[in-house]
Amino acid sequence: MNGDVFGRVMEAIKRSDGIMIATHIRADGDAIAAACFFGKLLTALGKMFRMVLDEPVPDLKYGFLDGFERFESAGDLPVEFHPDLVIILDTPTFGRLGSIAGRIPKDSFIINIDHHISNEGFGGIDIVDPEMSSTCEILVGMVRRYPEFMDGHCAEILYTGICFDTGRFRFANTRSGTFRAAAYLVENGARPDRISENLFYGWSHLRARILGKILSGMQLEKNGRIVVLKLENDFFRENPDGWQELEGVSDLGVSLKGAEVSLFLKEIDPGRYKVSLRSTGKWDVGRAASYFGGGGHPMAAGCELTGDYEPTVRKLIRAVERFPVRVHGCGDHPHSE
Ligand SMILES: [Mn+2]
Repeated sequence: MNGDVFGRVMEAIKRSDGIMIATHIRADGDAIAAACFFGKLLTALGKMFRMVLDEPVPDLKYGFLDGFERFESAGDLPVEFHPDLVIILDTPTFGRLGSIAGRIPKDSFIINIDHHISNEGFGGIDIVDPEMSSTCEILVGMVRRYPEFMDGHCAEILYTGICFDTGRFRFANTRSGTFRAAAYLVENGARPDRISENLFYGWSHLRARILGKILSGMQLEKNGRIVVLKLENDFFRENPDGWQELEGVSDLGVSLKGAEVSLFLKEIDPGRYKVSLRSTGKWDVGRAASYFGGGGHPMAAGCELTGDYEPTVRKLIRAVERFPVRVHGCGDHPHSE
């Protein structure tokens, strides 16, 4: 990281009178945790701030994080809220902010902290490091720089983001530095058992039932190398916040023996599919998703498509097969398969 970039972040915060903390639509564990980290920091500094999400209801499974109750939806912000500083976390493009984007004043200063390779560098300060597993792993660097802000809650928050984005230290983005960051957080009071339980277990009955339905409907293509999972629109009609129950489902596809790619098609509106793509490393699903205007990483990506189901699946499979991973071509370690 160039120079004292966290020092510049701290200077910008100290100069500011009103701050917005923002993150991407359908905020996940890393996004929520990174926002909570800044919530704690700004509280400690006595700053006026608001923590903003696109969605009206945040995912309550992150309710154990200190400061979670400070989240509010962009739709509920008072009209007079006019931040001079906006801290945007885990968000590669402005478009991914959803309805929050419209609440960011044109003349505000932006701090952009992210680990997505596709980050567009839209900040006055950009801290973008695709080598990092998660935005929270980047923020461990900040709390090492300012250890006076470290405590048990802070450690728990940052461990949550790392644990979430690495799938419990399982994905290829888990490097030795990730474990060093995690060890530092455990030394400072993060409890791996409690955090894993909150993030990955304690399933709702709805989740258990829907997982059963999705898996029993699974479709195997290309001799099982591509696993297609599907969830029809009636689920979303009956459970408007049901997408929160679907976290991790796309990873199940690539858990199958012989699977190289999983495609999870969620019919969010009739004939409109939000697709999650996962790869074991042979195919670059990030590039396949970009082909349809989406994005992500080589191993995990998302996009949206409209059309009839079967032709949509064919289109997706053709796109995946256009982007084999060149040997050592995606920053993956050669032994990561
Ligand atoms: Mn992330």
